[in-house]
Amino acid sequence: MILQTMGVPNIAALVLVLTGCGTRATPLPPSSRNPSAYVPRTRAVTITAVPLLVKELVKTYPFLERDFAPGGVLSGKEVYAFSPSTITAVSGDTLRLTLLNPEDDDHAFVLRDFFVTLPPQSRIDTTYIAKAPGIYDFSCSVPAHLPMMHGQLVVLSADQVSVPVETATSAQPIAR
Ligand SMILES: [Cu+2]
Repeated sequence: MILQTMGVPNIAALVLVLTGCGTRATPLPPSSRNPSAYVPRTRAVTITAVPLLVKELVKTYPFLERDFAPGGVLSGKEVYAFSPSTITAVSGDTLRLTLLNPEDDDHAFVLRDFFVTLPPQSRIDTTYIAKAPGIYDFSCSVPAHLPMMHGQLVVLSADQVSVPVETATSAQPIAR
């Protein structure tokens, strides 16, 4: 009887509401998150400069000889990477960075407001505070390693982080 008086959209809404009242395993809806409850934290990240297609590998990969030759697709370049190449943080977090360059070429770790030189076979321990939310490129500064040797720092805003109200230390009741 009730269903006969409800339109199809209302039935669909009822089904959504009922299925949303399930167990705690169901992700919390955005309305139950409390962005102000996020407490910035320190995140430890180790980033290593890794050689991928470099001149030392010509004997292992004979095709590289043509690639590195004048006019080849890697003429004047070598392919290195940062591993990992994506760092994720929340605005206000402190990144405790360990930057490793285990090999014999110079590199650098460069963000728009941050520059660290990485001499051969070095380890640099430093910190960086994630500021405004956004996606920020980082790269090496050696022209022969660009544009390949780069990555991204993804800075989330606090309201993009799921912080259930009942577990947040500074949670306030949500006024309705
Ligand atoms: Cu480099």
